[in-house]
Amino acid sequence: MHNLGYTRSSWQVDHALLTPDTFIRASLPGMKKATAIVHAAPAMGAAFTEYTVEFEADGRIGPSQNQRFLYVLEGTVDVAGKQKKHRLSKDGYAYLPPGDHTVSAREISRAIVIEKEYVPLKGTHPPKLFIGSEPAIPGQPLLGDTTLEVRTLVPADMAFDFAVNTLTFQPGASLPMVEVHVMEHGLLMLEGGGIYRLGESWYQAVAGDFIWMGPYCPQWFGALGKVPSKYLLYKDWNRHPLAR
Ligand code: UGY
Ligand code: MN
Repeated sequence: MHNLGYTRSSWQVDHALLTPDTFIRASLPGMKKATAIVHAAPAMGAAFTEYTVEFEADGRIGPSQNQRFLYVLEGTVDVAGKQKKHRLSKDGYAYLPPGDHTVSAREISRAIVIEKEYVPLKGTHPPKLFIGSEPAIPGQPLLGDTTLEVRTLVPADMAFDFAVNTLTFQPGASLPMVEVHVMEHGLLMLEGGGIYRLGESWYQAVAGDFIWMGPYCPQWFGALGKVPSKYLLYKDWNRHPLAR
């Protein structure tokens, strides 16, 4: 049955829900045997870009003048700076400073990449390449709620101008309040699903969906179903609102 033009995808001035049925693939400059699905970009009102890379075997992406945060969704991805090569498997991640680095995959793989121009901060040194693995990070209950765990993937260091966390909700758990804040978010739903309030609308959100929340977009999530829900969340962080 044809969907007769129906989709859950919606783009609004302060938020967007983008569902896999509407994803369009295109190669970005520097990519070989790889394509991108661009989820968030300045064209929509975001101050960062976030895209999924789908690698063929021996696929690669080019270098970037922006800092990158890369999280592996499927397969294995190799990242290398000036010295060492690191192999990342599912739920492994890397911070890549601007400049020369290589990102490649020996097998069919998928990763999500966040890119943002680095905003320096006096008294700190720009961060260096590092890698991590999400399952190895201890979960912290959000405001004492043990049904909602936060894992902080980027170190608590003012040198970083953004944060990336995972939030894991047990079925029925929810954010404790409607948040309205100056930071914007890029969100990839990794597991489960529920109801996301964005602005004045309530959306069904399930694994595979991408959400952009602009500055001050009212936001709230409640997890539904019988399995935990989990999302990967970017936010700008650690900088004065007038800094650039
Ligand atoms: O950290 C956050 O701002 C987070 N609690 N927001 C969200 O999950 N929409
Ligand atoms: Mn938030």
